Amino acid sequence: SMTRRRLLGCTALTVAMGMTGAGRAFARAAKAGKRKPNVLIIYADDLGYQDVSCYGGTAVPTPNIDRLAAQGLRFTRGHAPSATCTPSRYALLTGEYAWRKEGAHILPGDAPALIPPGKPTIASMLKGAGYTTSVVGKWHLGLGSGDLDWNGRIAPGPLEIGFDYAYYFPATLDRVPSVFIEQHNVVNLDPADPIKVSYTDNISKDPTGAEHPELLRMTPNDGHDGTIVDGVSRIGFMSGGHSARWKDEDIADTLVAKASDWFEKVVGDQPFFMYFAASEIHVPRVPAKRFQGTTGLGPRGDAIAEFDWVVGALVAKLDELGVLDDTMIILSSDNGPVLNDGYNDDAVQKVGEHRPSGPFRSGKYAIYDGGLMVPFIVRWPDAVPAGVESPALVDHVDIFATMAALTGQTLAHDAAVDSFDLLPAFIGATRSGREYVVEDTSTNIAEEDNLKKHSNSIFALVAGDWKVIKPLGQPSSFHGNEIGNGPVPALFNIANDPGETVDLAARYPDRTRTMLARLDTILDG
Ligand code: NG6
Ligand code: CA
Repeated sequence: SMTRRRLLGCTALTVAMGMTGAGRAFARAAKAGKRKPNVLIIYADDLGYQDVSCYGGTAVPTPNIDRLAAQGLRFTRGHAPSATCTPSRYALLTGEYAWRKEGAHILPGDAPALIPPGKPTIASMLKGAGYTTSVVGKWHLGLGSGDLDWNGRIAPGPLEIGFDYAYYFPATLDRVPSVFIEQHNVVNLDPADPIKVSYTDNISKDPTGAEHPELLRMTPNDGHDGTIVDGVSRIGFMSGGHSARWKDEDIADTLVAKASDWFEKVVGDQPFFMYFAASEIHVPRVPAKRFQGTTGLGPRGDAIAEFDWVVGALVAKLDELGVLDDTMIILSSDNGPVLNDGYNDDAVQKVGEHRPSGPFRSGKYAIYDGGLMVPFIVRWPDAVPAGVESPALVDHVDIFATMAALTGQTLAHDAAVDSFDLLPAFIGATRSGREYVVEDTSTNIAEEDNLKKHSNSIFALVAGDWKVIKPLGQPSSFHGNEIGNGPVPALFNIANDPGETVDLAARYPDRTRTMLARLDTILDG
């Protein structure tokens, strides 16, 4: 087809033009390649494409993130695998799109482990390449094998799928249990005050947001009125574990400290891999005191400022340990932005001219590109030239195969099936990436009323300049974001119309049909 020919022509041209650049980059990599680089993935939560200044944002300065981009490469077509958290993280870690996996949608805090022990992950693959591995921050991929006892050994979890060290919170900031787990155990748990968790019944004597709004520091909406922890009511109910409950204002400092301690411990002969899953900028947005009121956008903007500080602190630690330039840092976000996501925290009122998803339509939960196009930065001065802006089409699902290529690992035929080795794009040696991406939303969450009617996720296929959205139900929105579903297919020319404003499906029925058929083939494959 036209699209394909044009894409290939363009690829050949950029490869030819980029040859010397590629040669130089590989020479740099080879020279530096006496040892494998450390790998640090910094994964933000709900950070939008234009929430950061190096992607055009002007409302909140993000100097530390901007510096990473200035010293490395910035993808302009970087995709989160899904428009929500759990599926994106599943795809990032396994190299397999989450729609292949039953139940890979936003999980409650008491869900069993989604990634079974034995399934290859980036962590287990890099472990096989001689890396020491860790995860610090948000998990949200389930724990245990059903009916988990939070007071005992919590497994399976990260340690059973390739991580040597884990310091994490189980689900989301707005879900119970609001505690940290280190290795296999809840941190600071008093055995005399055991933890119980329920997402159906109030099993706790602690006050809830529904019954005691006077105890809250911010009012909830759309649920979020269960057990109160640290002045914020959460989704779900928990009893016990009072000494283990987090203080929202301390979370960034705690995670940075844990990551720094681990870096100190492991820096040495073996390379390391850390998946740093930041807490920002997901709700409830309660950044440390020193960030509160610093941006004029309310807590959402202040959380962006906090995230930027976190990035700077991690970078500074690596620098102090003398390993910054030996580390490939990849920074991105699990899904697009949302203003009101369950608490009345002024995000809507104070957004002003700020456009969190930049040129793209809608945000989190949506099949429109605002839900899926995110900041995506790679810094590794040994091989990645500074200040590169790359239009290559890339997806977090590709990080797995790309890291395998970086470390000389061969993948088993059933490992990371959706992941492409895009190392040449990651080091700026080519400006072309994948030929297509499958987008999905995984917003099929039974307890969420306005989505109940959708038994399936919304899907789209992006290939070349074009994007088709598969029909699903009646147009609806979630937490203020239109999610992009509808009874008939939609077709957009995203090269001319990145904001997906003009539906061309009726004008180009053949292209629409062909792309939908291709999408179905991929989904069935
Ligand atoms: C939704 C929550 C939302 C947020 C989201 C998870 C409701 C009505 N909404 O179910 O507040 O917690 O899940 O966000 O409960 S994510 O970034 O982890 O996917
Ligand atoms: Ca998220």
